[in-house]
Amino acid sequence: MKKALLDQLDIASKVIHVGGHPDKETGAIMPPIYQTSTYVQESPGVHKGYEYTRSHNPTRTRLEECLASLENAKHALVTASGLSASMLVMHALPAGSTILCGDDVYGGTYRQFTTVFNSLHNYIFINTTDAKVVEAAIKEHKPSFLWLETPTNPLLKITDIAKVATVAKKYKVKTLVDNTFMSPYFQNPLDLGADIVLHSMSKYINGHSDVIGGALMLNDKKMYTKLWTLQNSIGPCMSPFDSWLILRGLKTLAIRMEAHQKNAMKIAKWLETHAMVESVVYPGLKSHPQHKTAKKQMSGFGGMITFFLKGDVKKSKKFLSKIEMFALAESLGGVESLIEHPAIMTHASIPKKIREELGIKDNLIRLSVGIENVDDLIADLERTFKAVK
Ligand code: P1T
Repeated sequence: MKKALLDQLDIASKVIHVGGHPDKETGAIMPPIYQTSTYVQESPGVHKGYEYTRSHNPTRTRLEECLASLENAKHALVTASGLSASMLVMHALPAGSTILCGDDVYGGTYRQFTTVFNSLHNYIFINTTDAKVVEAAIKEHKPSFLWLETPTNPLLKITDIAKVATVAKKYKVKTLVDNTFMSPYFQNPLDLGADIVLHSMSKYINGHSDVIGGALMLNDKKMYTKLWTLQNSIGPCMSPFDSWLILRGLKTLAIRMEAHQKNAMKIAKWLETHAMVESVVYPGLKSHPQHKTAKKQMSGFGGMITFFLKGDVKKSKKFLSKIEMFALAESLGGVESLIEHPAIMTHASIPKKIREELGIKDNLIRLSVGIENVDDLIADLERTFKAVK
C-alpha cells in the first residue's frame, strides 16, 4: 500500500499494514527476521542503508515505521527497554537541566531520576493534575522539560495533556508523555500538544509479556537525530527477534485494548460495590477525580485498576498469595491478568514517607486486567475475598 493511503487508515488497520508490507524478494507476508549483526558492503562506505545492527536493522525499521504512524509522529526510535528510552532522553538534555516531573510515576523511572541522573540534572516532583500547580512550578524553578505520566502508575491520576502542554509551551518548556498505560490506541499525546511520547513496549504494545522494549515517538527531526545518535553511541538497541515479536503482538492491539477495557470496566464497577473494598480507582468510573479529563483526552479507559482493600498489609499479602487466576507479578499489559502490591513490588524504590504522602499505601493493590472471560476473573477475586475474610 502507498504511504498516502496508509496514513489515512484507522489505527486498527495501521497496526497490521504499516511496516507489514510483504517481503520484496520472496513475497513472504510476514516480515523476515533479519537476524544479523552486520551487512556486506559493495565497497567501503557503499551499502544499502544498513551497516551494523546496533545502528539499524530492517526488522526494527519496520517496527519504527509502524510505531511512528500509531502516534501520528514523523519519527520513532525503538529501544531495549522503557527505562533505556527515558535514559536516552535524559542524556539528550544539556547537563544541569531542571526537569519537572509528575509526582506519581513508575518506581523505576523515579529510581532512575533520583539515583542515576540526579548527579546530572535537577528534578522537581509536582502534582501535574493541576495546571495551576504546573504553571507556578515553571515560574519558580524555570525548567526546560516536563515529564508526565498519564494515567500514572499506580494511582491512575490523569493530567490534562492539552492544558498543561499549552502552559509548558508558553514558557518554552518541552513536554514528554509516558503513554504506556493507554497505548497509542486510547491516547495520542502528540495530537494534544506534547513534544515526545514514550512507551514501555514491554506492556500493551507488545501485549504478550514476552519482550522488554521501549519506544520514543516525536516530530522534531533534530531531537530525533540526537536520540538516535545517543542510542548508537551508548548501545541500548533492540534485537531483530524482539522487534519481530513486537510487530507480531502489535497486530492485535485494537482488539486487545477493547477487551482489556471492557473487562476492566466490569471489574471496577463490581469492586466498587464490594464490602471488603475501601475504594476503587479506575478512570472510567464517575467517582474518579479526573474522570471528565479522561473522557476528553482518551478514547477508552484502559485495563489498569487500583483498589484499596479494607485491612492492613497482612491482609493484602494474604489476598495476593491466595489469588489464583490473577498471577502475582510485576508488569502489566499482557493478555493474562496480573496482580501486584506496589508498595512492596513495583514502587518499593520510592521512600516510604513519599509513598504514603502520595497514597501508595500498604492496602493498595494494582490489577492489570487481561482478556480472559471476565466472569472467571470476578469469580477468582470473589473466591479470594472470601478466603481472607
Ligand atoms: O520495564 P521497562 O520496559 O523498562 O519500562 C519501564 C516503565 C516505564 N513507564 C511505565 C509507565 C512503566 O509502567 C514501566 C514499567 N513498569 C512496570 C514494570 C510495572 O510493573 O509497573
